[in-house]
Amino acid sequence: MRIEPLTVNIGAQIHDVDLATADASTFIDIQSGLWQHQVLVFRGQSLTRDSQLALGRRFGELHVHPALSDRDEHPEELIIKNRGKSKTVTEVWHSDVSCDDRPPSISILRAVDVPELGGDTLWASQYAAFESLSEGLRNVLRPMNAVHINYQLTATHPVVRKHPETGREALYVNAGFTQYFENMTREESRPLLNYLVAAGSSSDISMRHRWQANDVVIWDNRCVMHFAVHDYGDAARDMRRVTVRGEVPLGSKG
Ligand SMILES: O=C(O)CCC(=O)C(=O)O
Repeated sequence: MRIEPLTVNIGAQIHDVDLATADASTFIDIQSGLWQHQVLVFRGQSLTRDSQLALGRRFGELHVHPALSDRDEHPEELIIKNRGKSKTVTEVWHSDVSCDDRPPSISILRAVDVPELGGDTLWASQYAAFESLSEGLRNVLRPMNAVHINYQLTATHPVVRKHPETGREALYVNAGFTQYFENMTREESRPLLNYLVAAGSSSDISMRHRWQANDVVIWDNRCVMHFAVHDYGDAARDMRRVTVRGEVPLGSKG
């Protein structure tokens, strides 16, 4: 397995790995690559629905998206198809289902059908975002919590999250789910939230992936946000996502 870093702060492309058949020691290398680079890109894979679910289970118990929990078959697979720009919910900087008490740790996204033009996805490092802030603001944020709401779920999480594998601190607020800071009003929260999401999506801490069919990207929601660009009109785009159930987020004191 060869790891080709994509930027200084985030992302690596992995070469010479078949995700459907990777052995135990390769899987350990994949995990440590993920902890280091936060987002891993695998081109030309042969994953099917079942082998993608099986890959997810190697990371841990699967998470079921709250909008799918009543689906009889394969509720752990989220199908993301182009239903038009006005209906897209992923063209916003977010960390998957952060409104859950135990939000997904790892997401695995497989491209089945991609538009000829556009449809890229962006990811931004929330380690680098936190490190870019002044020491004064980092100290203000460390004891704070924020409230995340969607899909009839509400969860309160630390604003600064300590990663259980790396021990690094990451900013953990996003534009998709975070509504306000605990013990503050929405109006009071909005300017600081906007500032943090802007700092957390700065282009110098981001990477962008141009999809081809059979690409697989694995990312760690505990330290990245992502954004799916809808710039492909009505063209077909069919993506399949499997997520792994995470832990209750730890604050920076751990
Ligand atoms: O469709 C994509 O590229 C990303 C989808 C997404 O944002 C998500 O799965 O949360």
